[in-house]
Amino acid sequence: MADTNHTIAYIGLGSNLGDRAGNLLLAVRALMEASFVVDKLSAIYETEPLEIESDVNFLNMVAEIHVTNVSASQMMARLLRIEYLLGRRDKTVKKPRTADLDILFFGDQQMTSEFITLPHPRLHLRKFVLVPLNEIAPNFVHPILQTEIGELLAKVDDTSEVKRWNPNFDIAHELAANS
Ligand code: PH2
Ligand code: MG
Ligand code: MG
Repeated sequence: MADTNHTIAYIGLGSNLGDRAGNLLLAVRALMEASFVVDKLSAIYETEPLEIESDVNFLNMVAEIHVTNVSASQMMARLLRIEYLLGRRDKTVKKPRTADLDILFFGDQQMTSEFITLPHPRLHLRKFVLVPLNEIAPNFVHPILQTEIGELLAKVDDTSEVKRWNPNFDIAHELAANS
């Protein structure tokens, strides 16, 4: 029997266009439909846009995926397909997106190609990634920095706002606006 190859991967999900929470949940469902085993999901966080012009805050979350017999490049191809299915047509870097799915870690793999850099080169600078990642994988060790996620978060310089997203808050606003 052929050897099976198991890896734990972490995916960062983000949306700043349309029904942001709905988009994230459709992306999670699409991951499952693409035969990825979703082991853990962080909460959803509302986050200030970084390095990008956006009037709308992002919603971000992180998923832990149990990957079997799929390479990082194959995973990337499936993520791009999910982004497309969820309506992302304009891949220009700074444009609003219904769903952005980035591979943060693929086990301890390190690689650089035209399409993918692993680990994600900016994840350790970004609270919108570190806060949700710390919720589900505080002791995961960054394979290049050799530092646990919890420690990267404790040391990060990013002062942008990242707070737990609360759907009831939006609903309360709507009710107040309609009364
Ligand atoms: N993604 C970016 C750039 N800036 N800022 C926030 N808050 N959340 C994101 O997901 C995000 C960003 C590039 O993909
Ligand atoms: Mg991104
Ligand atoms: Mg991306």
